[in-house]
Amino acid sequence: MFSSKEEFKKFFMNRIADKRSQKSLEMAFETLWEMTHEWIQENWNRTNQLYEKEPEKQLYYFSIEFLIGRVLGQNLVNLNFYDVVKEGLDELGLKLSEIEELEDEPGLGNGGLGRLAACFMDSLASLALPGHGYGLRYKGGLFTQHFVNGNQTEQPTKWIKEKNNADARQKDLAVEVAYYGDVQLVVGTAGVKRTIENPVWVKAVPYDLPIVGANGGTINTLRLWQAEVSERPFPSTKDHTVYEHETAKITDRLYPDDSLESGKILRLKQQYLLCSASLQDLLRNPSFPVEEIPENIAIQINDTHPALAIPELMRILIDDHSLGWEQAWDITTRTISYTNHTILTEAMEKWDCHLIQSLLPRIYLIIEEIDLRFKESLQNQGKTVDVLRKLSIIEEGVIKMAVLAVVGSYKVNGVAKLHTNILKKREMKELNEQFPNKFHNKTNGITHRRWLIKANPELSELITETIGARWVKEPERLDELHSFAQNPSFLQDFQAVKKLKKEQLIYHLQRDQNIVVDSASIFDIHIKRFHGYKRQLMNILHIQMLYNRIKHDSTYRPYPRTFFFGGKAAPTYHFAKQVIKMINTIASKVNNDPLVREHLHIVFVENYNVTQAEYLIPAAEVSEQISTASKEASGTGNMKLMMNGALTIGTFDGANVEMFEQVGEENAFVFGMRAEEIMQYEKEKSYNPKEIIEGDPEIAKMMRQLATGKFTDGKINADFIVEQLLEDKDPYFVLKDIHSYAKAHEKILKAYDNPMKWAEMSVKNMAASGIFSSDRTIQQYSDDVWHLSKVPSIH
Ligand code: 26Q
Repeated sequence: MFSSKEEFKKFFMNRIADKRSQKSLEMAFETLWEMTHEWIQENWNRTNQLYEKEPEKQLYYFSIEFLIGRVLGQNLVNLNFYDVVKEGLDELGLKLSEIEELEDEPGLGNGGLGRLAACFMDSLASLALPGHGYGLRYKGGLFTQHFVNGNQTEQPTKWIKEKNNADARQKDLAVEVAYYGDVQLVVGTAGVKRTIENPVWVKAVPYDLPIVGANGGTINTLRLWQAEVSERPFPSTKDHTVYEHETAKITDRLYPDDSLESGKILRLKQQYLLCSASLQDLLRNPSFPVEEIPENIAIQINDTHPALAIPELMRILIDDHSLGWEQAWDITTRTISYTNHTILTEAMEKWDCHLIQSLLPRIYLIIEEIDLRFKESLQNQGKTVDVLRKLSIIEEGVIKMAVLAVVGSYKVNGVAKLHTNILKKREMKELNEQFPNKFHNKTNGITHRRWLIKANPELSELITETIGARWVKEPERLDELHSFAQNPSFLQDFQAVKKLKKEQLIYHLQRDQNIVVDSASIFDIHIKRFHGYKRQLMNILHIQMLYNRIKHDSTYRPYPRTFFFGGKAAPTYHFAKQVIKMINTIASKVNNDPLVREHLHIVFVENYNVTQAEYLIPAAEVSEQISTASKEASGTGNMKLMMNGALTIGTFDGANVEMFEQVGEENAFVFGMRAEEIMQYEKEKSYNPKEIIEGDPEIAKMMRQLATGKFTDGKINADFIVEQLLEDKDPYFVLKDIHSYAKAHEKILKAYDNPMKWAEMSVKNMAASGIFSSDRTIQQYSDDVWHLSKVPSIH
């Protein structure tokens, strides 16, 4: 390793020379990649040795998604090498930022849930806590999005290359996972045992990725499983070619749906591969008796997707370790804890019994018995039929995974205060009453090392110049910025950084997507997956409203705004795709209108992903967090934008509520109905969007413009949108909230009129954002759920 720029240059040049090649960018990338990996390897080995020598309790985070983003630059940041490497390369005539761009990000997640898992990994290692990830090594990550005639198209992606992958194959650690087969009772000397006869075996091969904590001290492991053909005996009744094909499919690609798609056998195979392989791995040669699993291992399941870990752990304990049911259940329910990420009923996982019965016959029997015993205990407590039905794991031939996850865990959490309260009071009311101490809140967080230090080094430097460097380790110290919120010279510096980040974004967009943006306009940013409840439709309808005002009121000439959109729709989510098409269509109308384009500009960034987010977020001035109240469990993009000084226009939903609480409502643009009102309307089914349209000429006109195809020149299926708003009774209350949304936007324009005041509000947002670092979240999980101790320092 090196400690100075000069040393780095020597090291680097030696390597390049070793390869007898010119300083091409690719070669530089390869060299830097290999050097970084060697530095990491050293500390990785040391961390692992420490875990072996002093086996403290370890946490394993089971998740079907880990949306880690690019790793090279982030590893350099966490190793504290970034600046030295950057300066050294500069002097060699190479740009580190250009080298970084050669890395394809592994898109092993859809959105919030997968990115949360990645932030958590970073915080665990950075807090020197023994916590690791288990996931799947999808060959294809989330699809690449392109627009063709304004429509989303999906191209498969491949992030795995011939060499220099982020992860390394551990072929000696492969395990075998059993699918199908028949459950047999075997009577032996030790009693009755159950085995699975004639299963179809699939080999799970692990690939390990180092998770580099801050200062490079602790390096934990993210272990990803890849499905491969097993060499074990194969049932004679089945076709081997078909088997090879089906096996390869298991980890071939990530499911691109983040709420709707369900009940697919392939998805079930993925979930079981993750759970079975990871648990076998953990219990391979434990340094402790299985009775002491809960003292040595904590398993957190990221939503219900890995909930099969519950019956699988039971299976291993009972069938492989010959434990009795009660003891196995006691161990399991003291080891596993569960995080819920949604209250949308369509996103609650359910599996047909017959599907699990045929693919995982032993697992099915165990789930059935868990359900039976639970119901028995409830009956003994004299529960009513209605309560019994709500609490049953199996109901009408389907398995409700959320109920299984709650019953089989010792702790259950929601991801923001509001969300946890809704879970406790409504969605999981009966479960909460049954297990009063199980439910708790852990408000999400984001790692400031990626979303501030890495994505916005200029702002980070300004912060450090202003309040010193302690905030890097203790992000809550960002609140020391409060004393500078009215300091003119600091505010000017802040404005200069924001301008620079806007210009960098413009440069990036112009280069990659040939988009030209006015840097003086207000950057209003709406980035997230496309979903009805996230209400991108309300944003674009509001833009239509502004268009009409500009066209028909010659006194209305608002300050220029650029509305950025970014996000993907699940390929089968028709409505979301129609909204994408609508935004693109209105974008070309607005952007090509000589009058309107002086005031409004729409930019739809193609293929929004972690890398794009790192460009967009530091440049944002307005953050759109406009979900229908009660629907967004937490949101995490909201926190990233706040930390970079964007002002939030948002509803009282998810973690927005806590953001407003921290920063004060006067430093945000809050609008719309509250969760209780929405839920009241839903209960009474009393909302009628027709009444709104009839009583409101402006909205009525917009609906007419859409329905007749006039506004969008017949280019979109406007009937469909209008239908959603009228026939389907506007399930996300777009028309109900749109006026209050428009008023909040007017307030934004007024505030922006006073640049110093705007900067002051921005700084107050940054200052109040420290609590949303995932370091805080992880410390709370550790204190309340996992009970981990810090890894001793290895420096
Ligand atoms: C389920 C069944 C079949 C196929 C796919 C799925 C599936 C996949 C992904 C269901 C849900 C997801 C992802 C959900 C998600 O990202 N939820 C978000 O989690 C964030 C982190 O807690 C929250 O901040 C967001 O509010 C929440 O929407």
